[in-house]
Amino acid sequence: MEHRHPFVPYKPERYEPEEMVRRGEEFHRLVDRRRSVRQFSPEPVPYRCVELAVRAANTAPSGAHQQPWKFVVIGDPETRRRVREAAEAEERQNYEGGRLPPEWRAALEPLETGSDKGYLEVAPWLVVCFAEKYGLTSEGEKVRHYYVNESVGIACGLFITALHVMGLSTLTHTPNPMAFLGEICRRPANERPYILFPVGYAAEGGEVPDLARKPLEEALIPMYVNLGLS
Ligand code: IYR
Repeated sequence: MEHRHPFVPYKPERYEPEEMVRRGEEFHRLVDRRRSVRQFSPEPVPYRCVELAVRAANTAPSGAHQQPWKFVVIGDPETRRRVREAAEAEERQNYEGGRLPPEWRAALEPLETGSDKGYLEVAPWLVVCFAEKYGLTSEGEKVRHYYVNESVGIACGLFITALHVMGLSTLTHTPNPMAFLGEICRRPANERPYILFPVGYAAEGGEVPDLARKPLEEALIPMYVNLGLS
């Protein structure tokens, strides 16, 4: 093969079992404190922090290493206002215009969401993640991308985790439909808006729904695993 990647040695850290568990527990405690936030403080957040979260996202594994993500960072109040207005216009059709199917509406009821998306103007940054449905060569030829959803989803998971590590909050917001984000961000046709993230400090005194994590017995099915119980 002509275009083979060169291979290089890779030696990840190794720890004693107790240390592995200690680190795993510590990481779980950290991520378990993350919550989706809809009430933000208007306090400014250094751009460097957003950049670092995107750097973390940019380490995600991806189909054929095509890295099919793009993160557009919006900071100016005028563009944030346009995003808010466009998102609210769509959501009004969902919530007040009867566009949300009853089943979906029922699933959302406990979260008390609605068409007011004021937080999109309060949070100092809006980060729009785009998924590259296909790539383009310098000659404009389409290049097939593989596992785009999985790859971009993993990148976004790293993004929200990196923000949380820095003490910042976000919301995985998916105003529906979100084609308006491609227009406002002036992205080409091969990029599909994937998630809109307001980023900032959680508002002081803000609240989140009192949700529980799915019990481990439901999330984890150890199949033929010797748990050492008998
Ligand atoms: N996009 C709408 C509705 C919505 C959908 C889901 I799934 C949520 O978890 C929360 C909201 C909105 O932003 O209100």
